[in-house]
Amino acid sequence: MAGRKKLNVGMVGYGFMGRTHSNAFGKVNQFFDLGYEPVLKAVCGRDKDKVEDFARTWNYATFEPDWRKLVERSDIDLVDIAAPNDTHTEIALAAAAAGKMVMCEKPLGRNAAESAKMTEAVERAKVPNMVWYNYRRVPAVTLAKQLIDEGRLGRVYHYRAKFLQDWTISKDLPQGGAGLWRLDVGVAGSGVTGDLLAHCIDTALWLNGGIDKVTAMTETFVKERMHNLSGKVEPVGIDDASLLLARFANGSLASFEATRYARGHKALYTFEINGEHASICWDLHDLHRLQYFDHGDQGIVRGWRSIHITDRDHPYMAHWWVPGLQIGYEHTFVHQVADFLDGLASGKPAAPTFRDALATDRVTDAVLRSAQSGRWEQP
Ligand code: SOE
Repeated sequence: MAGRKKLNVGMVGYGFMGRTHSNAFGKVNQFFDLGYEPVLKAVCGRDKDKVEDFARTWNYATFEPDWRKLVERSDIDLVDIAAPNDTHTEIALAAAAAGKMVMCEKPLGRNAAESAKMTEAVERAKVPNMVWYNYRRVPAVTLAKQLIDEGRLGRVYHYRAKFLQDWTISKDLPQGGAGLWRLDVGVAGSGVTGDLLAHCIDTALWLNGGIDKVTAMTETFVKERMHNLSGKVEPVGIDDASLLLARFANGSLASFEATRYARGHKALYTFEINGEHASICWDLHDLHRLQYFDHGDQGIVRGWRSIHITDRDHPYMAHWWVPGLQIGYEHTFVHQVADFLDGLASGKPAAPTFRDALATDRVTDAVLRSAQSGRWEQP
Protein backbone atom coordinates (compact mmCIF):
# COMPACT_ATOMS: atom_id res chain seq x y z
CA MET A 1 0.00 0.00 0.00
CA ALA A 2 1.36 3.41 -0.94
CA GLY A 3 1.48 6.19 1.68
CA ARG A 4 1.75 3.97 4.72
CA LYS A 5 2.01 5.76 8.06
CA LYS A 6 5.24 5.06 9.90
CA LEU A 7 4.92 3.69 13.42
CA ASN A 8 8.11 4.00 15.45
CA VAL A 9 8.64 1.01 17.73
CA GLY A 10 10.63 1.04 20.97
CA MET A 11 11.26 -2.50 22.18
CA VAL A 12 12.13 -3.26 25.80
CA GLY A 13 13.93 -6.61 26.11
CA TYR A 14 16.16 -8.61 23.83
CA GLY A 15 15.66 -12.23 24.86
CA PHE A 16 13.63 -14.96 23.16
CA MET A 17 10.49 -12.80 22.97
CA GLY A 18 12.44 -9.71 21.87
CA ARG A 19 13.50 -11.79 18.87
CA THR A 20 10.02 -13.11 18.01
CA HIS A 21 8.52 -9.60 18.21
CA SER A 22 11.35 -7.92 16.27
CA ASN A 23 11.11 -10.52 13.54
CA ALA A 24 7.36 -9.87 13.29
CA PHE A 25 7.68 -6.07 13.11
CA GLY A 26 10.35 -6.44 10.45
CA LYS A 27 8.41 -8.86 8.22
CA VAL A 28 4.83 -7.73 8.46
CA ASN A 29 4.80 -5.23 5.57
CA GLN A 30 6.44 -7.71 3.24
CA PHE A 31 3.44 -10.04 3.50
CA PHE A 32 0.46 -7.88 4.54
CA ASP A 33 -0.88 -4.80 2.76
CA LEU A 34 -1.44 -2.41 5.67
CA GLY A 35 -1.94 1.29 6.33
CA TYR A 36 0.90 1.33 8.87
CA GLU A 37 4.57 0.44 8.71
CA PRO A 38 6.47 -0.39 11.92
CA VAL A 39 9.92 1.17 12.05
CA LEU A 40 12.42 -0.46 14.43
CA LYS A 41 13.56 2.75 16.08
CA ALA A 42 15.14 1.67 19.37
CA VAL A 43 15.71 -1.40 21.52
CA CYS A 44 16.29 -1.19 25.22
CA GLY A 45 18.20 -3.49 27.59
CA ARG A 46 20.53 -3.12 30.55
CA ASP A 47 23.61 -4.87 29.13
CA LYS A 48 25.12 -2.32 26.72
CA ASP A 49 27.12 -4.82 24.64
CA LYS A 50 24.23 -7.23 24.28
CA VAL A 51 21.69 -4.57 23.42
CA GLU A 52 24.03 -2.98 20.89
CA ASP A 53 24.59 -6.36 19.29
CA PHE A 54 20.83 -7.02 19.26
CA ALA A 55 20.17 -3.62 17.65
CA ARG A 56 22.68 -4.45 14.89
CA THR A 57 21.31 -7.95 14.27
CA TRP A 58 17.65 -6.92 14.14
CA ASN A 59 18.18 -3.56 12.37
CA TYR A 60 17.14 -1.19 15.14
CA ALA A 61 18.26 2.36 14.38
CA THR A 62 19.37 3.02 17.98
CA PHE A 63 19.56 1.44 21.44
CA GLU A 64 18.83 2.73 24.95
CA PRO A 65 20.16 1.24 28.19
CA ASP A 66 17.36 2.86 30.26
CA TRP A 67 13.70 2.12 29.45
CA ARG A 68 12.61 5.40 31.11
CA LYS A 69 14.47 7.35 28.41
CA LEU A 70 12.92 5.20 25.71
CA VAL A 71 9.42 5.85 27.02
CA GLU A 72 10.02 9.61 27.07
CA ARG A 73 11.47 9.80 23.54
CA SER A 74 9.29 11.87 21.23
CA ASP A 75 10.27 9.72 18.24
CA ILE A 76 8.69 6.56 19.76
CA ASP A 77 5.01 5.82 19.03
CA LEU A 78 4.68 2.31 20.38
CA VAL A 79 6.39 0.71 23.38
CA ASP A 80 6.62 -3.08 23.17
CA ILE A 81 7.40 -4.85 26.47
CA ALA A 82 9.31 -8.11 25.98
CA ALA A 83 11.27 -7.98 29.25
CA PRO A 84 10.70 -10.29 32.28
CA ASN A 85 7.29 -10.20 33.99
CA ASP A 86 8.33 -8.05 36.98
CA THR A 87 9.02 -5.11 34.64
CA HIS A 88 5.67 -5.12 32.82
CA THR A 89 3.63 -2.95 35.18
CA GLU A 90 6.07 -0.09 35.68
CA ILE A 91 6.92 0.17 31.99
CA ALA A 92 3.30 -0.09 30.84
CA LEU A 93 2.16 2.60 33.29
CA ALA A 94 4.94 4.97 32.22
CA ALA A 95 4.36 4.29 28.52
CA ALA A 96 0.61 4.88 28.81
CA ALA A 97 1.20 8.09 30.80
CA ALA A 98 3.53 9.27 28.01
CA GLY A 99 0.71 8.61 25.50
CA LYS A 100 2.43 5.70 23.76
CA MET A 101 0.66 2.66 22.34
CA VAL A 102 1.61 -0.37 24.42
CA MET A 103 2.10 -3.99 23.45
CA CYS A 104 3.09 -6.43 26.19
CA GLU A 105 4.33 -10.02 26.25
CA LYS A 106 2.14 -12.46 28.21
CA PRO A 107 1.25 -12.82 31.01
CA LEU A 108 0.19 -9.19 31.30
CA GLY A 109 0.99 -8.90 35.05
CA ARG A 110 2.49 -11.18 37.68
CA ASN A 111 -1.05 -11.29 39.05
CA ALA A 112 -4.46 -9.84 38.26
CA ALA A 113 -3.92 -6.82 40.55
CA GLU A 114 -0.96 -5.71 38.41
CA SER A 115 -2.89 -6.44 35.21
CA ALA A 116 -5.83 -4.37 36.45
CA LYS A 117 -3.53 -1.37 37.04
CA MET A 118 -2.10 -1.70 33.54
CA THR A 119 -5.55 -2.05 32.01
CA GLU A 120 -6.79 1.06 33.81
CA ALA A 121 -3.69 2.98 32.67
CA VAL A 122 -4.03 2.22 28.95
CA GLU A 123 -7.79 2.77 29.02
CA ARG A 124 -7.43 6.08 30.91
CA ALA A 125 -4.81 7.24 28.39
CA LYS A 126 -6.94 5.85 25.51
CA VAL A 127 -3.88 4.30 23.90
CA PRO A 128 -4.10 1.23 21.64
CA ASN A 129 -2.90 -1.88 23.49
CA MET A 130 -2.44 -5.59 22.96
CA VAL A 131 -0.98 -8.65 24.70
CA TRP A 132 1.06 -11.24 22.80
CA TYR A 133 -0.99 -14.40 23.16
CA ASN A 134 0.35 -15.59 19.85
CA TYR A 135 -1.30 -19.02 19.64
CA ARG A 136 -4.67 -17.44 18.79
CA ARG A 137 -3.08 -16.64 15.46
CA VAL A 138 -1.94 -20.08 14.44
CA PRO A 139 -4.16 -20.38 11.33
CA ALA A 140 -5.55 -23.74 12.55
CA VAL A 141 -6.57 -22.17 15.89
CA THR A 142 -8.15 -19.19 14.13
CA LEU A 143 -10.03 -21.66 11.93
CA ALA A 144 -11.26 -23.47 15.07
CA LYS A 145 -12.69 -20.13 16.24
CA GLN A 146 -14.39 -19.66 12.86
CA LEU A 147 -15.95 -23.14 12.94
CA ILE A 148 -17.24 -22.60 16.49
CA ASP A 149 -18.64 -19.15 15.65
CA GLU A 150 -20.42 -20.63 12.61
CA GLY A 151 -22.23 -22.94 15.05
CA ARG A 152 -20.80 -26.13 13.57
CA LEU A 153 -20.15 -27.69 16.97
CA GLY A 154 -23.54 -26.76 18.43
CA ARG A 155 -23.66 -26.90 22.20
CA VAL A 156 -20.19 -27.44 23.66
CA TYR A 157 -19.91 -30.16 26.32
CA HIS A 158 -16.17 -30.51 26.93
CA TYR A 159 -13.01 -28.40 26.64
CA ARG A 160 -9.71 -30.18 27.34
CA ALA A 161 -6.29 -28.54 27.11
CA LYS A 162 -2.73 -29.16 28.19
CA PHE A 163 0.68 -27.52 27.81
CA LEU A 164 3.56 -29.87 28.59
CA GLN A 165 7.30 -29.18 28.79
CA ASP A 166 10.26 -30.91 30.47
CA TRP A 167 13.07 -28.35 30.71
CA THR A 168 13.13 -27.82 34.51
CA ILE A 169 13.28 -31.43 35.68
CA SER A 170 16.98 -31.34 36.65
CA LYS A 171 17.53 -30.45 40.31
CA ASP A 172 20.82 -28.83 39.27
CA LEU A 173 19.13 -26.16 37.16
CA PRO A 174 19.53 -22.85 39.02
CA GLN A 175 16.80 -20.23 39.36
CA GLY A 176 16.98 -16.52 38.50
CA GLY A 177 18.88 -14.36 36.06
CA ALA A 178 18.92 -14.32 32.26
CA GLY A 179 17.00 -17.21 30.73
CA LEU A 180 16.01 -18.63 34.15
CA TRP A 181 13.90 -15.84 35.64
CA ARG A 182 10.83 -17.96 34.89
CA LEU A 183 11.87 -20.11 37.90
CA ASP A 184 12.11 -17.10 40.25
CA VAL A 185 8.67 -16.38 41.68
CA GLY A 186 9.54 -12.77 42.53
CA VAL A 187 10.21 -12.06 38.87
CA ALA A 188 7.73 -14.40 37.17
CA GLY A 189 4.79 -14.11 39.60
CA SER A 190 4.02 -17.83 39.31
CA GLY A 191 5.37 -20.89 37.54
CA VAL A 192 3.58 -22.84 34.83
CA THR A 193 0.24 -21.30 35.82
CA GLY A 194 1.21 -17.85 34.50
CA ASP A 195 3.62 -19.08 31.84
CA LEU A 196 1.93 -22.04 30.14
CA LEU A 197 -1.56 -22.48 31.54
CA ALA A 198 -2.19 -18.80 30.71
CA HIS A 199 -1.89 -19.68 27.00
CA CYS A 200 -4.49 -22.46 27.41
CA ILE A 201 -6.82 -20.12 29.30
CA ASP A 202 -6.46 -17.27 26.78
CA THR A 203 -7.37 -19.59 23.91
CA ALA A 204 -10.20 -21.16 25.90
CA LEU A 205 -11.81 -17.84 26.85
CA TRP A 206 -11.62 -16.81 23.22
CA LEU A 207 -13.05 -20.05 21.81
CA ASN A 208 -15.53 -21.02 24.51
CA GLY A 209 -16.40 -17.89 26.54
CA GLY A 210 -16.08 -17.08 30.23
CA ILE A 211 -15.12 -19.45 33.05
CA ASP A 212 -17.41 -19.41 36.14
CA LYS A 213 -15.31 -21.39 38.60
CA VAL A 214 -12.23 -23.56 38.98
CA THR A 215 -10.83 -26.16 41.35
CA ALA A 216 -7.13 -26.74 41.08
CA MET A 217 -4.02 -28.35 42.45
CA THR A 218 -0.42 -27.30 41.94
CA GLU A 219 2.91 -28.82 42.96
CA THR A 220 6.50 -27.68 43.30
CA PHE A 221 8.55 -30.83 42.74
CA VAL A 222 11.98 -29.29 43.36
CA LYS A 223 11.72 -27.21 46.54
CA GLU A 224 15.15 -25.51 46.57
CA ARG A 225 17.48 -24.32 43.83
CA MET A 226 20.67 -22.29 43.65
CA HIS A 227 19.81 -18.67 42.86
CA ASN A 228 21.99 -17.22 40.12
CA LEU A 229 21.86 -13.69 41.53
CA SER A 230 22.41 -14.37 45.26
CA GLY A 231 24.71 -17.38 44.74
CA LYS A 232 22.78 -19.16 47.55
CA VAL A 233 20.42 -22.13 47.63
CA GLU A 234 16.94 -20.60 48.03
CA PRO A 235 13.39 -21.96 48.31
CA VAL A 236 11.55 -22.33 44.99
CA GLY A 237 8.31 -20.33 45.01
CA ILE A 238 6.92 -21.23 41.59
CA ASP A 239 4.46 -23.99 40.76
CA ASP A 240 6.03 -26.70 38.58
CA ALA A 241 2.69 -28.29 37.64
CA SER A 242 -0.87 -26.98 37.64
CA LEU A 243 -4.01 -29.06 37.05
CA LEU A 244 -7.59 -27.90 37.18
CA LEU A 245 -11.21 -28.56 36.49
CA ALA A 246 -13.37 -25.67 35.35
CA ARG A 247 -16.98 -24.85 34.54
CA PHE A 248 -17.64 -22.47 31.67
CA ALA A 249 -20.56 -20.03 31.64
CA ASN A 250 -21.99 -21.93 28.63
CA GLY A 251 -22.38 -25.05 30.81
CA SER A 252 -19.42 -26.97 29.39
CA LEU A 253 -16.95 -28.81 31.63
CA ALA A 254 -13.20 -28.45 31.25
CA SER A 255 -9.90 -29.91 32.36
CA PHE A 256 -6.54 -28.18 31.97
CA GLU A 257 -2.99 -29.28 32.74
CA ALA A 258 0.33 -27.44 32.54
CA THR A 259 3.69 -28.78 33.63
CA ARG A 260 7.44 -28.53 33.02
CA TYR A 261 7.90 -32.10 34.30
CA ALA A 262 6.51 -34.16 31.41
CA ARG A 263 9.69 -35.91 30.24
CA GLY A 264 9.89 -35.98 26.46
CA HIS A 265 7.55 -33.05 25.82
CA LYS A 266 9.12 -29.75 24.78
CA ALA A 267 6.11 -27.54 24.04
CA LEU A 268 3.11 -29.82 23.60
CA TYR A 269 0.15 -27.48 23.68
CA THR A 270 -3.04 -29.29 22.70
CA PHE A 271 -6.75 -28.72 23.01
CA GLU A 272 -9.86 -30.72 22.19
CA ILE A 273 -13.42 -29.43 22.12
CA ASN A 274 -16.41 -31.78 21.99
CA GLY A 275 -19.72 -30.34 20.83
CA GLU A 276 -23.16 -31.72 20.12
CA HIS A 277 -22.52 -32.01 16.36
CA ALA A 278 -18.74 -31.95 15.96
CA SER A 279 -15.37 -32.09 17.70
CA ILE A 280 -12.11 -30.24 17.11
CA CYS A 281 -8.55 -31.17 18.13
CA TRP A 282 -5.33 -29.19 17.72
CA ASP A 283 -1.71 -29.90 18.60
CA LEU A 284 1.13 -27.33 18.54
CA HIS A 285 3.64 -29.98 17.42
CA ASP A 286 1.56 -30.37 14.26
CA LEU A 287 0.38 -26.77 14.20
CA HIS A 288 -0.64 -26.57 10.56
CA ARG A 289 -3.31 -29.27 10.96
CA LEU A 290 -6.76 -29.18 12.52
CA GLN A 291 -8.50 -32.44 13.36
CA TYR A 292 -12.25 -32.19 12.78
CA PHE A 293 -15.04 -34.73 13.23
CA ASP A 294 -18.50 -33.86 11.93
CA HIS A 295 -21.36 -36.13 12.93
CA GLY A 296 -23.36 -34.63 10.05
CA ASP A 297 -21.16 -36.42 7.49
CA GLN A 298 -22.68 -39.37 5.67
CA GLY A 299 -22.26 -42.46 7.90
CA ILE A 300 -20.14 -44.56 5.56
CA VAL A 301 -17.44 -41.88 5.24
CA ARG A 302 -17.83 -40.31 8.68
CA GLY A 303 -14.55 -40.01 10.59
CA TRP A 304 -11.87 -37.62 11.81
CA ARG A 305 -10.57 -35.32 9.07
CA SER A 306 -7.05 -34.00 9.26
CA ILE A 307 -7.30 -30.60 7.58
CA HIS A 308 -4.00 -29.28 6.24
CA ILE A 309 -4.33 -25.54 6.86
CA THR A 310 -2.47 -24.17 3.84
CA ASP A 311 -5.19 -23.14 1.40
CA ARG A 312 -5.83 -19.56 0.41
CA ASP A 313 -9.25 -19.55 2.06
CA HIS A 314 -7.77 -20.64 5.39
CA PRO A 315 -7.11 -17.81 7.90
CA TYR A 316 -3.99 -15.75 7.05
CA MET A 317 -2.74 -18.26 4.44
CA ALA A 318 -3.44 -16.11 1.36
CA HIS A 319 -0.61 -13.87 2.60
CA TRP A 320 2.03 -16.59 2.47
CA TRP A 321 3.11 -19.14 -0.11
CA VAL A 322 0.99 -21.40 -2.29
CA PRO A 323 -1.48 -24.10 -1.13
CA GLY A 324 0.26 -27.10 0.40
CA LEU A 325 3.21 -25.13 1.79
CA GLN A 326 2.94 -24.58 5.50
CA ILE A 327 4.06 -21.89 7.92
CA GLY A 328 5.23 -22.08 11.56
CA TYR A 329 5.59 -20.56 15.00
CA GLU A 330 7.17 -17.21 14.07
CA HIS A 331 4.35 -16.40 11.67
CA THR A 332 1.85 -16.24 14.54
CA PHE A 333 3.67 -13.13 15.79
CA VAL A 334 3.61 -11.60 12.30
CA HIS A 335 -0.17 -12.18 12.23
CA GLN A 336 -0.48 -10.52 15.61
CA VAL A 337 1.28 -7.36 14.41
CA ALA A 338 -0.75 -7.38 11.18
CA ASP A 339 -4.01 -7.50 13.14
CA PHE A 340 -2.82 -4.82 15.56
CA LEU A 341 -1.98 -2.48 12.66
CA ASP A 342 -5.23 -3.31 10.91
CA GLY A 343 -7.04 -2.43 14.16
CA LEU A 344 -5.30 0.96 14.21
CA ALA A 345 -6.38 1.66 10.66
CA SER A 346 -9.98 0.51 11.10
CA GLY A 347 -10.46 1.83 14.63
CA LYS A 348 -11.61 -1.66 15.73
CA PRO A 349 -8.94 -2.76 18.23
CA ALA A 350 -7.59 -6.26 17.71
CA ALA A 351 -7.77 -8.72 20.60
CA PRO A 352 -6.45 -9.70 23.06
CA THR A 353 -6.38 -6.22 24.55
CA PHE A 354 -5.09 -5.60 28.07
CA ARG A 355 -8.68 -6.04 29.29
CA ASP A 356 -8.90 -9.48 27.63
CA ALA A 357 -5.55 -10.50 29.16
CA LEU A 358 -6.76 -9.29 32.57
CA ALA A 359 -9.60 -11.83 32.30
CA THR A 360 -6.98 -14.57 31.79
CA ASP A 361 -4.99 -13.38 34.81
CA ARG A 362 -8.16 -13.45 36.92
CA VAL A 363 -8.59 -17.12 36.01
CA THR A 364 -4.93 -17.99 36.73
CA ASP A 365 -5.18 -16.14 40.08
CA ALA A 366 -8.29 -18.21 40.92
CA VAL A 367 -6.33 -21.37 40.03
CA LEU A 368 -3.55 -20.46 42.47
CA ARG A 369 -6.09 -19.51 45.15
CA SER A 370 -7.95 -22.79 44.73
CA ALA A 371 -4.70 -24.78 44.94
CA GLN A 372 -4.14 -23.10 48.34
CA SER A 373 -7.67 -23.22 49.70
CA GLY A 374 -8.69 -26.62 48.36
CA ARG A 375 -12.04 -25.05 47.36
CA TRP A 376 -13.74 -24.02 44.14
CA GLU A 377 -12.82 -20.39 43.38
CA GLN A 378 -14.35 -17.82 41.05
CA PRO A 379 -12.20 -15.70 38.70
C1 SOE B 1 8.42 -21.14 28.32
O1 SOE B 1 9.38 -22.10 28.04
C2 SOE B 1 7.83 -20.59 27.04
O2 SOE B 1 8.85 -19.94 26.33
C3 SOE B 1 6.71 -19.60 27.35
O3 SOE B 1 7.18 -18.49 28.09
C4 SOE B 1 6.06 -19.16 26.06
O4 SOE B 1 4.99 -18.28 26.31
C5 SOE B 1 5.55 -20.41 25.32
O5 SOE B 1 4.93 -20.04 24.13
C6 SOE B 1 6.69 -21.36 25.04
O6 SOE B 1 7.31 -21.66 26.25
